[in-house]
Amino acid sequence: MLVTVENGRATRVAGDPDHPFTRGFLCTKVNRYVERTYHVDRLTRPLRRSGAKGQGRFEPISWDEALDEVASRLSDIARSGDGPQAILPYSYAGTMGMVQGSSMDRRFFHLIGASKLDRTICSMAGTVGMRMTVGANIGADAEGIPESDLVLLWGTNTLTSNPHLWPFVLEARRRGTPVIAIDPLRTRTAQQCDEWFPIRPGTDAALALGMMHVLFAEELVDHDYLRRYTLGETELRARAAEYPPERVARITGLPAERITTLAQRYGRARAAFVRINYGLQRHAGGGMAVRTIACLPALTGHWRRAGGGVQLSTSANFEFDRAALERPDLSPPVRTINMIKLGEALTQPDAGVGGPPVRALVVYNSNPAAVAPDRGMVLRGLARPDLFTVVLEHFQTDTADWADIVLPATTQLEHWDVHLAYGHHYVTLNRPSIAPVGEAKPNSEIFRLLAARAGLAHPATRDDDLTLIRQSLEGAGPKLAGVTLEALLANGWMRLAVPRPYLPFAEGGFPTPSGRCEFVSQRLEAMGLDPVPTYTPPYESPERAPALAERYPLTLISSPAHQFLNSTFVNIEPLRHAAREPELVIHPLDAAARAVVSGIRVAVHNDRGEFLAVARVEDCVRPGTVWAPSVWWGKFTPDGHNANHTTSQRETDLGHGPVFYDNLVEVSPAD
Ligand SMILES: Nc1nc2c(c(=O)[nH]1)N[C@H]1C(S)=C(S)[C@@H](COP(=O)(O)OP(=O)(O)OC[C@H]3O[C@@H](n4cnc5c(=O)[nH]c(N)nc54)[C@H](O)[C@@H]3O)O[C@H]1N2
Ligand SMILES: Nc1nc2c(c(=O)[nH]1)N[C@H]1C(S)=C(S)[C@@H](COP(=O)(O)OP(=O)(O)OC[C@H]3O[C@@H](n4cnc5c(=O)[nH]c(N)nc54)[C@H](O)[C@@H]3O)O[C@H]1N2
Ligand SMILES: [Mo]
Repeated sequence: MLVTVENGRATRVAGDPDHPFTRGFLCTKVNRYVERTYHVDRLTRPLRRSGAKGQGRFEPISWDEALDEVASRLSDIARSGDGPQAILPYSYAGTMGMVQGSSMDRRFFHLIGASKLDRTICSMAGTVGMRMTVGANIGADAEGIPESDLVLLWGTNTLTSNPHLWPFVLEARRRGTPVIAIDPLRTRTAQQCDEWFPIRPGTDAALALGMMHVLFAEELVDHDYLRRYTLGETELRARAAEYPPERVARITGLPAERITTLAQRYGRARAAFVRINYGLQRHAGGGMAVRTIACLPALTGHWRRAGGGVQLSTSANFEFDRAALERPDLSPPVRTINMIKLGEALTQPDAGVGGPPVRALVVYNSNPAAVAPDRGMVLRGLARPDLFTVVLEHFQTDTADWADIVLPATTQLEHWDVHLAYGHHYVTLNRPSIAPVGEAKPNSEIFRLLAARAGLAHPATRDDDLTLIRQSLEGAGPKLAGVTLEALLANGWMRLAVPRPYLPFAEGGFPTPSGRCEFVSQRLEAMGLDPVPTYTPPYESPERAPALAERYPLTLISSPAHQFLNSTFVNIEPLRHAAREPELVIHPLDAAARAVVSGIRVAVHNDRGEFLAVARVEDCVRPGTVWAPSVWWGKFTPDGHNANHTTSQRETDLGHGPVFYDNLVEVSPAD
């Protein structure tokens, strides 16, 4: 991102035209980053709560007062009978920078002895699915897509969530490559594709097994690749044999002929590119679904060629020295709390996992009062009068409303950082281009100051941000060879030390225990799971919960609105106005059965909670599925609720991830 600064003020942000992947453009939201940075609602001073909890009334205080109060309250809790594990840090994706996201903050909490947070809310199911199959969460290089002769956008809304991939897809298409979307919604991405497969949510593993059934049965496989580089072909053949297209049609809701044709096209392609993304894995069997799809290119040998293979992420290629940054060695043995169970952690005395109740919550880079599942329970927890809550933020979010102390944080324009990527292979240095707005401070600085006030004298609490960047690079893995702070200062961004084209598994080399693509996984077996790819129905489905499915027959997908980044940017007026209001997209058949017409207000509800939305009756969702573009802030909705009032705290099969889209609801006119 290039920032134009005039007289100390940022006036414009733009993509870097020289960047091989982002190619000179920014997404809809980040285009508004200057506006967001100088927004009148930007937090510029530390605040102390002056009204009742959750009322949102605060008074400005000095940094000295704020830091003293936070340090002394946390120290008191640490020294109390409950001990330091009563303190819980909570952070996620606000900034994904290594310095402002996972460095001094971790050192601070480790030294104080706080509980650890299992950061599962986004990607863990798929990440573990990839690890168990190809060995790490890495995959095909998107820059190869123009060489591809078949592109599957499988459970990803590319034009919204990953727009920088699109020019590569268009380049392939100009060469005649068909582009296919597999998604329960005809998203703006699916609309641009040549074909749309409206799959029933949570059934992708069955579709992939059905494709394998055809690939094996019709010998559309690369025997040489299978023999040299895979483990468990016999077992996988047997499993795939259980999934003939007719059976898969009943599971997925797709016609058997279309499943067969898709498999044949995949098998006959020279190099099919499968872009899966994280939306796909937010279901009970999400980890297995990713694992199963990740097996496909090993059947056909597409990994051998540029443009072939699967990509969920590229992130594991960024081998930063995380231990040097986070210093886990500084932590005593403590419990770990899963972030998707925040509701339970705050409302159950032993935090649902044993040990002391959570008495202090320190939130940064996250807005759990909007994004965490089972929002009703999360809000009941945040409302506890005895909970001491600190929020480091840019804005007065739903979460900040419940804080005792709010601390103003800097934005990307105001601080140093170094970034990995999860869809390409370039490291980025983030330089501050303007001075902090108001009295805002970087997260790293806030935790350095808190450490000093709390009397944590360890030298690791004194490293400055450039030192932190150096530490993340010095002991880094071979793919970061040549990436130094000096080189980054000179170049801004740098490609990882991977070849071009980057074909990670052209000749095997899978970083699994066997060195092969593991169709059979002993590690999964040891975890008590099926060692071979398999289909697990959603928790909330007629197969697994028939009574529930009768009361709540519709699956709610609450994937991001085009204008929002999870809950970030919801308060930026032009973006919010473009998103209009909380909406529910419902198929004409489902709407008619409920006397719902476009424009009326509906209640979307289940046993966990409800939220209001305006109905939009359209056939861009498959019957039985409804869509609520998300993630709204409660304070901008008519009822103060959002879609996460209905989502559950259950975990995926692998990685303890969330099941946001494994969620049955009913919809009724709200009068
Ligand atoms: N504009 C914008 N961009 C973003 C984000 C954002 O909030 N806004 N978030 C960023 C983050 S943190 C992430 S993790 C990524 C997420 O990026 P994606 O994974 O692309 O995100 P989602 O929009 O959650 O899901 C994508 C699609 O999966 C579909 N889907 C849901 N369930 C299923 C299923 O069972 N099977 C199949 N085949 N499809 C299914 C949804 O209908 C949706 O269209 O995007 C990043 N980019
Ligand atoms: N229903 C439903 N729920 C979802 C999702 C969904 O698709 N549907 N998506 C899920 C996914 S994929 C994810 S990744 C999570 C994301 O959930 P979060 O990690 O909570 O992400 P955001 O909602 O973007 O909120 C991030 C907050 O961090 C703040 N922030 C940004 N930069 C900084 C900084 O440098 N310092 C500080 N202190 N604060 C900063 C922003 O102002 C913003 O309020 O949400 C999940 N929740
Ligand atoms: Mo995410």
